[in-house]
Amino acid sequence: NTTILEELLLKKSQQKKKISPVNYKKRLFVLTKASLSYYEYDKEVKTHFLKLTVLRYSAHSHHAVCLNLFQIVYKGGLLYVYADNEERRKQWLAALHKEIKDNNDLLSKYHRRFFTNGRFLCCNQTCKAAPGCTHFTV
Ligand code: 4IP
Repeated sequence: NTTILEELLLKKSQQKKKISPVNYKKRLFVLTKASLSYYEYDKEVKTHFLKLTVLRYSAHSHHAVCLNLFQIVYKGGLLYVYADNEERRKQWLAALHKEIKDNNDLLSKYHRRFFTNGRFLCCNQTCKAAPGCTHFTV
């Protein structure tokens, strides 16, 4: 399963629990044909700890919030990822879109603002899995 793209990127905590902190961690993101994963990566000891693997997901740019930001929507979660610059964001999105273009259950809508304090700032829906409010453009 060859690696298509691999890079240390900043991610926002997904806040899966009710009282989760909002923080940002550098994680090693790895895109392969079959999946997208991120690892905790320790440069010193060169070890990877798998944090998450998703097999089916949707990917959207999120520049309404920040130029370098993109989001990964998957069953049961929403992941915000910051690329180092807009160029890198474009490259990640292009690679992600290439891998998921044949998925027949891709979302056509997403949320263009953050889910914060129990609601989406764009549409005020209070469920994290609420259907998107904005049509997706590449
Ligand atoms: C953690 O904060 C990390 O940000 C986790 O990210 C994050 O997991 C946790 O969110 C959050 O509580 P601390 O390290 O300060 O405890 P990572 O897994 O990359 O280390 P997710 O997967 O949700 O981003 P919750 O949702 O597990 O609370």
